[in-house]
Amino acid sequence: MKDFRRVADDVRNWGRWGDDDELGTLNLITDDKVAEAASLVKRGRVISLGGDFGSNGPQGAFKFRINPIHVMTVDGGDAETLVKYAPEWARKSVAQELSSFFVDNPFRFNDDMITMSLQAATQWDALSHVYYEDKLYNGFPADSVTSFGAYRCGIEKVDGKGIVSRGVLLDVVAHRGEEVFCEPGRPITPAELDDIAAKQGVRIGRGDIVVVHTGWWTRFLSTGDGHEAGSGLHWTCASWLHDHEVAAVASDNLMVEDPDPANGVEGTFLPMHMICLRDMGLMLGEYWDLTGLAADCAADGVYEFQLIAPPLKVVGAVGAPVSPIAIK
Ligand code: UVW
Repeated sequence: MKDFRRVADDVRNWGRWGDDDELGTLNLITDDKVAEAASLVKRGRVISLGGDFGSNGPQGAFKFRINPIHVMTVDGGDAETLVKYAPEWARKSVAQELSSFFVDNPFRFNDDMITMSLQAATQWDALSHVYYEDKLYNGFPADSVTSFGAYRCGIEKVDGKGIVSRGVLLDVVAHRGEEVFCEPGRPITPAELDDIAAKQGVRIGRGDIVVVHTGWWTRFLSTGDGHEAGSGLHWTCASWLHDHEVAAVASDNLMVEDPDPANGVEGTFLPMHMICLRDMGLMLGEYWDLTGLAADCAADGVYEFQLIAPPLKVVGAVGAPVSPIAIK
């Protein structure tokens, strides 16, 4: 805990952008940075970094999260049946109302809805997602997250920042010479991140979004096993992210940081989450599909790109789905 407290104190950004700030390190993304990111588009190649939101998603490891349940609320295929029976149904029924769209009319439509954990698949953790000792980022009280949602640091607060910036891929799988993914038990250290950046010939700059390829999602696509551990960032990478003035970090695994408590801090759970979200105000992106991006970067040797990753603006949510894209 002594080391944890030292790092948390070193990287804490409370008050740095004002007492009311709810954006944290996204403040490092300036207008110039957004323009720089746009200038990286050379080939017009769009690469999706979003996984599917479906019943076969990665959830199951945590019992409090579910994969999306998708149901149809209107199925245009029912139109003929509705037209036939609805007039006989109880007055003001939905069936009756719908049948009026379909009578003597070629118009048909389908509608649907989902029930899901907002953290079910490709997502951003909002700054209100993790806290400790009764304080959120910037010292906001933990009870500002109410049963009606997060009054402070809800995901919708990032609206003004896009989220758009220069993205940089750090490919740990390629660096380690792994076949598919980073086997468990070898957390990614700050020194390794520096080695990878040097080997790839890419610099990390102020306001960048660093995207770490561990191969977890690629492995999940072939096994369907969302429980599998892999290796993630060692918690001390929080200092590395702070020193490089990174705006946000994302990875293809379930928690960005290394899941093995033996590599964490005794007496805590997910210490990097605690420090990044609560002390630094740095958002974490999880379950990103980096399979195509890693292949493209290996092919052209270019590890920087325009990254566009706006979360769904669910008011007061502590995280939200995203369908990020990289453009090169
Ligand atoms: C928790 O922090 C509990 O989860 P996640 O890894 O989704 O951020």
